[in-house]
Amino acid sequence: MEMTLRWYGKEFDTVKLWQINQIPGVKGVITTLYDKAAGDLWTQDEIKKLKADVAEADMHISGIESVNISDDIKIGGGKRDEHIDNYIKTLENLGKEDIHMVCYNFMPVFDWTRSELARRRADGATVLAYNQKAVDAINPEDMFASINGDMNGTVMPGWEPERMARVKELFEMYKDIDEDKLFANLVYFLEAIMPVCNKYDIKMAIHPDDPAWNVFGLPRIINNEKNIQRMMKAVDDVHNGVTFCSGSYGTNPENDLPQMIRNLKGRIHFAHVRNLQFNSFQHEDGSQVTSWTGEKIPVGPADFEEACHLSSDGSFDMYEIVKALYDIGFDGPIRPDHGRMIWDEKAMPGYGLYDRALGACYIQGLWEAIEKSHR
Ligand SMILES: [Mn+2]
Repeated sequence: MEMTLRWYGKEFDTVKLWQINQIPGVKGVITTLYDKAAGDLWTQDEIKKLKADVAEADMHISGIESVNISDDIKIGGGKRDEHIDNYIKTLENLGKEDIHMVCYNFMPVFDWTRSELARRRADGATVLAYNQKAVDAINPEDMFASINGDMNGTVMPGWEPERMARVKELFEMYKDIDEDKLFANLVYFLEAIMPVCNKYDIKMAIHPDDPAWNVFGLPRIINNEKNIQRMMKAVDDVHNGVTFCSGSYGTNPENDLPQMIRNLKGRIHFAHVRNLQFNSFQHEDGSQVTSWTGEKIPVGPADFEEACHLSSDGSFDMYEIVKALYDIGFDGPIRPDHGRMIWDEKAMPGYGLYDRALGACYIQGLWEAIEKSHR
């Protein structure tokens, strides 16, 4: 594995590359052209410039998160083929610049959903959190307004104000899109891009839906092992792979994360590693859920918050997650995922410097211990 950190680019990130460069073991960043709209073409010159920005700080680009997928591609709309054509040319330009991993997602309307961006924990740290009752009580058109005040003046991926101004229209666009249609559109997209991925050895890594169940009636297709296997079989090419995000698959406590990792051997091209703490959860019939770690979760509408990376701070066994990645010989980029907001930092929620740096060191510590215990 290669430890990396996500960085949104010079103009957008509160965290500077020189700071990332001082995190032990981190020399690679996962970045993007943050001001590109989904469907736009990325020119080779723009990618060169991004590379130069990163190289200036003695670092390199380990992958792109994300090249976003347009709504026309997701719904099979009128501009689908034009946007796919731009996507293919973008991949070609990335390949020419020696970039070989691209993360993307196929979620309708909202990239991810949280009901709070700054829930205060006992130690004063603030974290992103999800409460099903709060989500159910809100009109999706008001979702943005309800969390916008906690964004610390940043623009969060998937929650761009221009996009959120069109939420009503977006819901309208997706009204006839069920899981099967969305899946068929994903397959159409993947089949179209596989030739260029093969030519330039670009590994596509789909990010799971977050949370791992339908929200606001919108379909979810990348949320459990069965569905990922279905996607990989539909386009059976090593370049059609996944981002294993423990915090997203893990929103469903019955997703056995280490087992999923083992079953996805060879197709995990990127890993997001973080921990969650479940406060309550239940099956649809109201019965109790036992998580993959054996924890009996208190019964109630789903409520979880993003813990720090340490196993003891949340519901996941992080050692087992990292060990599974080690055991399958995972050699791609890995990054700590969302961090808590600590030490008075003001940054994009989930994407401050301090707690992600702690996470990067902790994950590397686990990895070193596992590696040495195998000698
Ligand atoms: Mn993730």
